[in-house]
Amino acid sequence: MRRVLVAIALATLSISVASAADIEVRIEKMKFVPDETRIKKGDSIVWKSHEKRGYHTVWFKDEGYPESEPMFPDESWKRKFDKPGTYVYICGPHPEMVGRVIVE
Ligand SMILES: [Cu+2]
Repeated sequence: MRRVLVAIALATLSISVASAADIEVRIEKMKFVPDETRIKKGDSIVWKSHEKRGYHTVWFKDEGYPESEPMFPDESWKRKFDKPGTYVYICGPHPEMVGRVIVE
């Protein structure tokens, strides 16, 4: 019986691990692409700079979440989302760059 329970626990664990995803948002030509991303609770977004120069950040300013480190070309930054909601963010040095994450 114990062995069966362990097997069930392991199966459940592997399902929950497999279902959490990393979704990329590209930073290119002074934009977040796409600028709106829908994900599931537990997923993460990885922002990656595909620029040739300069740097950007991801800053959930209204939420009071700390601004990311500067992302130079080919650098990335990741955030996991555990609570459903709409999360609006900007780029610190270029506040006209705006994006939105919708967590379902
Ligand atoms: Cu920027």
